[in-house]
Amino acid sequence: MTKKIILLLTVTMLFTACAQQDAENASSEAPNLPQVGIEIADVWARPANSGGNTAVYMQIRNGSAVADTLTGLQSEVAAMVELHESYETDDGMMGMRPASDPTVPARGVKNYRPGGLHIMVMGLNRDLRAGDTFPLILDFASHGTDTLTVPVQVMSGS
Ligand SMILES: [Cu+2]
Repeated sequence: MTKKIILLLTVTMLFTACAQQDAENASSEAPNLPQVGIEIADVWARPANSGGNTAVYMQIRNGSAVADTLTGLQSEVAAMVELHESYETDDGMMGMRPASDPTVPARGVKNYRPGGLHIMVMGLNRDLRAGDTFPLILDFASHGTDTLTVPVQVMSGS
């Protein structure tokens, strides 16, 4: 009797885990794409001190039938802005390095999220506190230039 209940619980937990996985995949595979061109959503950055670095997160949505490429990044609050990716080192630590692929797929999205791809804003010339905003300029090969107003927050609201 006890064994049966434990087995049932295990099956239920497995099923729940799979269902959550499916829901996450569905939301990243069927995003709200713009009719045409690039749209940027869910933008935020972590708080940081002057002289330090912060990471900006967002979802870049491409509604066009052709891929686009992020060709430039800059901000008046930073000395340098780079695409980065987080990765696990051989000894199990988390590291980060410049990301090699700046493309946004045709009729698809590129996610910049904690623990994965992010936009590294380095050499800050002022403090960024929760509730502040700062400008970030993104140049795309086809779409052209977007200037974002990035809100600083401790955790993503979405
Ligand atoms: Cu980084």
